[in-house]
Amino acid sequence: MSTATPNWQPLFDALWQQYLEVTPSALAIHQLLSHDGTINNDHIALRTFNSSPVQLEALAAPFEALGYQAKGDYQFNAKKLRAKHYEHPDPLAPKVFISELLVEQCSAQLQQIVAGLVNQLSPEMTASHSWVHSGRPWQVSTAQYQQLIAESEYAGWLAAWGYRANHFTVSVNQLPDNPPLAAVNNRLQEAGFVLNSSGGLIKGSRADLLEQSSTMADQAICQFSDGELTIASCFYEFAKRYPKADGTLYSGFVAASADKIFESTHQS
Ligand code: OOG
Ligand code: NI
Repeated sequence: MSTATPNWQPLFDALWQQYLEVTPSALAIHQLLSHDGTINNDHIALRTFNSSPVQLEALAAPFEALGYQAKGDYQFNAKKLRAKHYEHPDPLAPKVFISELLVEQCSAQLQQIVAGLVNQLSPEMTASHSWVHSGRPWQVSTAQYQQLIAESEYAGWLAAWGYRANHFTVSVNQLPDNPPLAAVNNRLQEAGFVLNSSGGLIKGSRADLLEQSSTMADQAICQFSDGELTIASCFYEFAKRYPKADGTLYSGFVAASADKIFESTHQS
């Protein structure tokens, strides 16, 4: 057996460390579940604006450089988002779900604020692959943040936190004995973690070939240009996949479920 580190591992290690800085509950949950064995990640997710130089495909480039390939396309009309998911040939590599806000569909005020953020960036910002875990690359005020979340929770979250994994996802299939997702949820609730109940605790079904649940995001201090606010940071997700007719596990996402998972970063 080879002991070489997979080529994708260092990038995910960097994303994980950055994520834990604002998501202490994820470390506690990881410790709770890893008593049972190793935890493999089903996927992570990143968010962006569809504005150059930070559009979805630019955020995907560092992953593509490691061998990831685009697979599914998803639309979220009410939230004004589109998304794609990426897979790596190594089955142990987490999938990557990347979404972007379709800024031109939003109000003139939102478009103006977002242009003011993106105009602070140099086109070279995305040259180094580490930009996907560089955090927030622009200055933003508390008033701008408040105005953004009033129209789009997604836009506000992204303006505040920038480039980071907004969640990691435990592969429930790879936990010992492949437990039912409901059993994982019960264990988390008994330990005091708050789960996202939008559309029910379990999003999707065996018929969809994917069941998902998630925590509500932690609350963390975020520094703005004119002060700090305690706001929703990142969350942890749990995914259980079922086999397709050919016997291999379904590897896509389910738009109706994803629509609810996005709400894990809403201000309650
Ligand atoms: C992504 C939400 C969708 C999933 O697994 O369906 C998702 C996000 O919150 O940015 O992660
Ligand atoms: Ni997810």
